[in-house]
Amino acid sequence: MKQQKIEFYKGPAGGWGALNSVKNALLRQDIPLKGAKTLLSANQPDGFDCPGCAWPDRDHASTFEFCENGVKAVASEATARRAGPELFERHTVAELAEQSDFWLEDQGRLTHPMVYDAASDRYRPIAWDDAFSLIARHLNALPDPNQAIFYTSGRASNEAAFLYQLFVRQYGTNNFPDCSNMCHEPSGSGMRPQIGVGKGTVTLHDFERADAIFIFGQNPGTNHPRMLGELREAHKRGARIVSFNPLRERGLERFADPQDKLEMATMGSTPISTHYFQLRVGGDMAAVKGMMKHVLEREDTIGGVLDHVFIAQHTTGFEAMAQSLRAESWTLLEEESGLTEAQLRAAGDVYIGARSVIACWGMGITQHKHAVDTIQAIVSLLMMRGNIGREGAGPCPVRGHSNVQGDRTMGIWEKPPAELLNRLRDVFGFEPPRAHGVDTVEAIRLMLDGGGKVFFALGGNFAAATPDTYETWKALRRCDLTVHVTTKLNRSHVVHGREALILPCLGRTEIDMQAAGPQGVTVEDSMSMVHISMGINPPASEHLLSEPAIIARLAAATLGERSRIDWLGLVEDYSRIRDLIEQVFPDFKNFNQRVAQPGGFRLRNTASERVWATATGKANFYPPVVPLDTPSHEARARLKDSVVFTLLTTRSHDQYNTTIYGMDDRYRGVYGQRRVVFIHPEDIRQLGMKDGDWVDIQTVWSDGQERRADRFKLVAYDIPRGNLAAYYPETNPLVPLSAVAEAAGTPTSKSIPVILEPHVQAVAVAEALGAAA
Ligand SMILES: Nc1nc2c(c(=O)[nH]1)N[C@H]1C(S)=C(S)[C@@H](COP(=O)(O)OP(=O)(O)OC[C@H]3O[C@@H](n4cnc5c(=O)[nH]c(N)nc54)[C@H](O)[C@@H]3O)O[C@H]1N2
Ligand SMILES: Nc1nc2c(c(=O)[nH]1)N[C@H]1C(S)=C(S)[C@@H](COP(=O)(O)OP(=O)(O)OC[C@H]3O[C@@H](n4cnc5c(=O)[nH]c(N)nc54)[C@H](O)[C@@H]3O)O[C@H]1N2
Ligand SMILES: [Mo]
Repeated sequence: MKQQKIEFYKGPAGGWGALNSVKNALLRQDIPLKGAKTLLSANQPDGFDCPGCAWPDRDHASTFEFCENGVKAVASEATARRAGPELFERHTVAELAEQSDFWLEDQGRLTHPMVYDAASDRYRPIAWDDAFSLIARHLNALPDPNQAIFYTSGRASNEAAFLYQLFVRQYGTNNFPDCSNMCHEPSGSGMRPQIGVGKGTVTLHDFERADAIFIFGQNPGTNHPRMLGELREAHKRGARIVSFNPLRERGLERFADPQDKLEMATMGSTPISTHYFQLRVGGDMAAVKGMMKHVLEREDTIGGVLDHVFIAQHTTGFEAMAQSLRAESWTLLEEESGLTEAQLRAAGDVYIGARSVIACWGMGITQHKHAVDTIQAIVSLLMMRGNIGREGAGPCPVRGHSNVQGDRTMGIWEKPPAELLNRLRDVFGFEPPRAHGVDTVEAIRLMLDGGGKVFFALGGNFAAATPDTYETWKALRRCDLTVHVTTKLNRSHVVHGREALILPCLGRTEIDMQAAGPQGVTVEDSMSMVHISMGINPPASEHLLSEPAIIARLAAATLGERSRIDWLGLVEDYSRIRDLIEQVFPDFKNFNQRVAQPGGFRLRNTASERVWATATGKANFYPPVVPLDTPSHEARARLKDSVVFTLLTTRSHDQYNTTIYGMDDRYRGVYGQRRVVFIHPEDIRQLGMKDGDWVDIQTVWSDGQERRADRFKLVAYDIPRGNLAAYYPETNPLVPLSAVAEAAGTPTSKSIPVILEPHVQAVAVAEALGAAA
């Protein structure tokens, strides 16, 4: 086993550490270094879209952009390892379930469709046709199509997503929970009523022109490494970069570009943030309101600060918002944000001093009870100086999965707009269901209540990514049938329904051969750029099908004569699917021609043209309300005698969501382990413990149910007092199903009220380990 250690990381993000880590990632997956050809094809015009993240590529047409975590994502798919039928012959499902998430994925790519055999508690190979008939039989036996649930993870291509929603709606339900429900849902829910679009308005062109970039609750050094390239350039030309984060994330501090020969040779690096505000977890609304208050006060004293023309022509609600800002006390803002009035005013001054401002945000904003309000406050802050719909300015929610934004565009949405359903009816001649379906948390409840019978997942790892882990497992186990279209073995396959299928599919990196030849698929990045992705590697196994082929064959098997759509014909040539997409979505006019251009094309974004598709026909200011009713506030009021912490759950540098690549978190100085909890040294002292002690974490919730995650090592860390940080998915058992963002339903994975207790059993273990070290 690799040595466990905690060692403060002094270097920049990127640099030689990143190159070294890439070499190790390739070795781990048994990819010969000549396999690096695969890596050089990521994000190239004739290559595949990197399955890493949704950050757009600079000039999709030219240079290769080095990205450590992109390499890890590609290597994990292009691995030489195989999880074939022998693996399932060797192990019962009960045995597989004993293994860690890391071990399961580490078995490699799945090679054959498999069906669960209860008698032997094993997965056995099954023919594709038999698998489709089995699913069709289940689906057609349900008295109500709303008893079936169709999950999507954000890697599915536009073509796969479009066919999927079409099939499922013709089958008869809008039950489309997706990973977005756990991710940027509040960004859409906040921005749609406010500015008329649920997506960011900026492009990379704007990043080149912004005078200030505000980054709230996002860790690009790990999760969007290519964004560091933009930030570095921005810093070099003198733009201000202002980070709000309870943790001092290395990638927000310094970066060495592995493609910069000088920087690499001299061990040099570029600073990233010019200002770093280490606010309290959940303190963003107070911080943003403080900046807004300062902006307004400056307008009152020196004048010329607000964009009066923009406010008058384009907005509503300014006066009500201004009143709320004037009435707010600095004491409350300081208390709730954890920042001083002077800091908030300084941040406000950076905002005022910049002609054009971009505001980015990630999971540190969306996974809170008041996420929607906070996002609206960030957008209101931008609107005060007209920082939207002009060059160098605008909101920029930074999406996660590489096509999560495209999947929503294609209609993977449990609350479809009537307009979409009308188009489906007109184009395909069937009446789609109108009732809203279930989101991710509602889907778990539906299964728990026995109302969800068939669970089908297009990618992802539902059993590990979702909150309240053991409740979710109970829910999945109550199903008659669970089906996973997937590339690798994961937790969701071993926590299964009475009957279960694993359907292995092609990954992005692989050649997708259909009747008309090799096919490309399309994806939409975080900045609404749509482009094509072509695999270049031979498939991991000859038995794999593409996602579109799986959906088409399932649709044909399930709907039979009921559907007039030529499902099998569509997947012979994916340009036929794109022709249908164009018929349903006017923004995709001439889809096939436009996407054939190198770099693809940008979808229309009305807010970026200052056209407001809102109920008022304007962009709306809302009065920001600093939340005092979060579960942490309530828990602290209730448990006066214990120390209640607010726990945030986050990603390490060596993971992709539930896929664990390795046990290190280099930039946070953690090696060889994941069960750690970051805590302020004073808080450790107050608990009467010491750095390195083992603790159990327990959620403070009012439903009487015990939620705990045991045996985590305390790591003294630069984090505000009263806050804790630990990795997901290990901490998901702590997130109650009922802890969701208002008006978005997103699990509040960044703010869970918890208490810590010494882990009694582990004391002995810790001492033994200590003695050994
Ligand atoms: N390598 C890699 N890349 C990825 C992923 C991955 O797992 N690995 N996941 C992909 C996906 S699906 C997504 S959604 C994105 C996620 O990318 P991010 O949005 O960066 O997600 P996290 O790492 O969960 O947390 C983000 C940051 O929020 C901070 N934070 C926590 N609570 C608060 C708060 O209350 N306020 C503020 N201001 N900050 C807070 C944390 O300290 C952390 O730095 O990345 C995508 N890219
Ligand atoms: N506590 C806590 N919970 C969280 C979060 C958090 O920050 N904290 N973050 C949330 C967020 S932002 C998200 S997006 C979700 C992620 O939730 P999901 O999207 O469901 O999870 P992933 O871990 O990304 O899914 C990984 C699996 O996808 C499969 N896969 C990989 N590539 C492909 C492919 O090309 N096709 C198919 N069909 N399958 C493929 C592999 O089998 C792999 O095991 O988790 C959420 N859960
Ligand atoms: Mo995400």
